[in-house]
Amino acid sequence: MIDFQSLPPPADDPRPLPAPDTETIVAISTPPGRGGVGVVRLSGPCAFAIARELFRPAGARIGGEVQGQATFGRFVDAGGETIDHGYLVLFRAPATFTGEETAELWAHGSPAALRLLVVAAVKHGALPATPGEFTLRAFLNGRIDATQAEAIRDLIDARTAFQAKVAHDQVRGRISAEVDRLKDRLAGIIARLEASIEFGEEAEAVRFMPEGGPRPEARALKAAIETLAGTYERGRRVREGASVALVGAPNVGKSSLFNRLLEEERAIVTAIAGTTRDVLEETIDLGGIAASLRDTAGLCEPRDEADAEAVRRARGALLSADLLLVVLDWGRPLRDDERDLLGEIDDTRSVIVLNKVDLACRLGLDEAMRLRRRYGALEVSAKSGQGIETLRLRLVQAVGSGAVAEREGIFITNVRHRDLLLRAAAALARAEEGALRGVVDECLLLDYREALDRLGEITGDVGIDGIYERIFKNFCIGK
Ligand SMILES: Nc1nc2c(ncn2[C@@H]2O[C@H](COP(=O)(O)OP(=O)(O)O)[C@@H](O)[C@H]2O)c(=O)[nH]1
Ligand SMILES: [Mg+2]
Repeated sequence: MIDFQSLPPPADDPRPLPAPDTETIVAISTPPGRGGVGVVRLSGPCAFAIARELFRPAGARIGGEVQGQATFGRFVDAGGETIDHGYLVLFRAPATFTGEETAELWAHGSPAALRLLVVAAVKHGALPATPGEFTLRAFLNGRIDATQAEAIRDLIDARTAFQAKVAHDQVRGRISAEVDRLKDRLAGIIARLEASIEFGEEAEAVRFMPEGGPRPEARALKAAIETLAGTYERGRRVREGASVALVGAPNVGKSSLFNRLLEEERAIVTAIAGTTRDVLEETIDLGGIAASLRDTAGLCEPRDEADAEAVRRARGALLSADLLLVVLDWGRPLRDDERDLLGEIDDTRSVIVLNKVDLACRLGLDEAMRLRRRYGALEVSAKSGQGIETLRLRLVQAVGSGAVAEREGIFITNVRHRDLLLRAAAALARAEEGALRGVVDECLLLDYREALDRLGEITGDVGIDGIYERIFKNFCIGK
């Protein structure tokens, strides 16, 4: 659980404190379905009052709950009927996730009982929350910035431990801190340029201007911004995962390898060519990157309509995948269409395996050697498991684009951040170009300010119009 109480409120935050007439919102905050525990969350000025209407403490006087501590009791509907029993926890503003008074009702995870609790809260004056509204309030109340709000969504959606770690780092403000450093450098350049415009070259601030004016610093800053934007490709894979398609001729063992890598008998395997027709898709964890592994039909001359569609889908998977796992058969010579396939593929995004090495080599040792040299082909056996761990490592390397070593480095995972960084860099490029053409400093300043605005938009301190559309509407209700 993230300790939001330890997040310091941003200093001199321009955003206003919640107005006392803000509505109090309510939602079920645990996932839909049955579970041991289910949580209903209330946030807003009347959260405590409404929660107390819904709660009868066991053995203690009403209103005797200690904030931040769980009090045991019964939950009742508007007519006083018991719905469930559990704990009431009160969190006093502003050190709460939303920055508002927050009450949590920890009941059993019965969808029916939790819905009754929400209905009862609404009867007492709460409004059902819209998706992401708790996080939106946290943002509006200055508890978190835009990157942190986005990272909360990523954390909730994370499918691998590494994805969760990266998202959590961002929730703790890792991207914001990096962007703030860039903003500070840019603000420094702007301040010195403004001083030199206003007071001339003798001004105090200008004396600290590096040799050659602000241009070299602006160039270095632009490079730093572009470098950060360039981490997106890898970040995107961490966040969204990568797709790996198994392709090859019929019967080479694609489905068997698919099952091996998944460690379950997911795909049907038979000795009959053309067993797989639909593209099967499952997620595997490749060094922290969630990879969707796709098993496809063998690429061959179709015998009927279903075959034709199967081959069409296999080709579609082949074209759209981030990485191809091309399977060849150690137990027979290469076919012509396999040679064609090898000629077609982009070997920077392909891993070639020679499957069935438990059998005698009929591929030809010379051919095997050539494939090893040319493509780094790996010898594996889906049947015995030989070579599978080496294959797994190769896949990890390939989807992480060899970046396993730089896992600790900072990288962005969000396309909104990348676009804003690129727009900031473009504004700096315009300034540089302008400077070369001898444009006056007053005009250069406009470009620098534009760059600063774009950086500010990343963390959400400027240009937050439409922020709900861009960031919060993809949340689930109760977050
Ligand atoms: N000996 C041996 N047979 C295998 C191996 N992998 C798959 N097979 C067999 O090859 C046949 C086709 O396998 P399958 O996975 O359905 O191939 P696909 O058509 O490429 O999906 C089946 O009879 C499998 O048991 C392997 O590594 N060694
Ligand atoms: Mg198959």
